[in-house]
Amino acid sequence: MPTPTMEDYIEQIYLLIETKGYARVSAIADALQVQPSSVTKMVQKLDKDEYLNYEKYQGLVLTSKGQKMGKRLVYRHELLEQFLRLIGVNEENIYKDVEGIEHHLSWNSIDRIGDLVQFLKEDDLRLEQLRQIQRNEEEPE
Ligand SMILES: [Mn+2]
Repeated sequence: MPTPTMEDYIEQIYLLIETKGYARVSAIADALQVQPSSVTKMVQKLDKDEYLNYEKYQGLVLTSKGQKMGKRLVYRHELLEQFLRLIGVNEENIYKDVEGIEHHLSWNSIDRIGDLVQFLKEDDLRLEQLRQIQRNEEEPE
């Protein structure tokens, strides 16, 4: 199993390749706000663990194992963002909160949250009822 840090790298590399077609060490460093030397080190570890193939000066490509993992990690991040947004979490908290929790949930919990997101989206009345509870809980003026 990849560590949380490895997950962050695989997630970002997958996103960069998806949006730009490639993932340079400098772009990964920018995205994760770390030093390029740390990226090089981690990329070598991910290469050793067969998540990607890295050739100095030639860039890197995800293996099928890395692609599969990247796809799951991006799905997980997007699902959790969607979940927090649906339950009414303030927009300014969403990204940071997802970054805080995403590595610490089992895939079992992720799947059940996926069910709940589906449940809430299937019928507008369900979301409306949730909003009603939230309005009732608000402090009176
Ligand atoms: Mn993330």
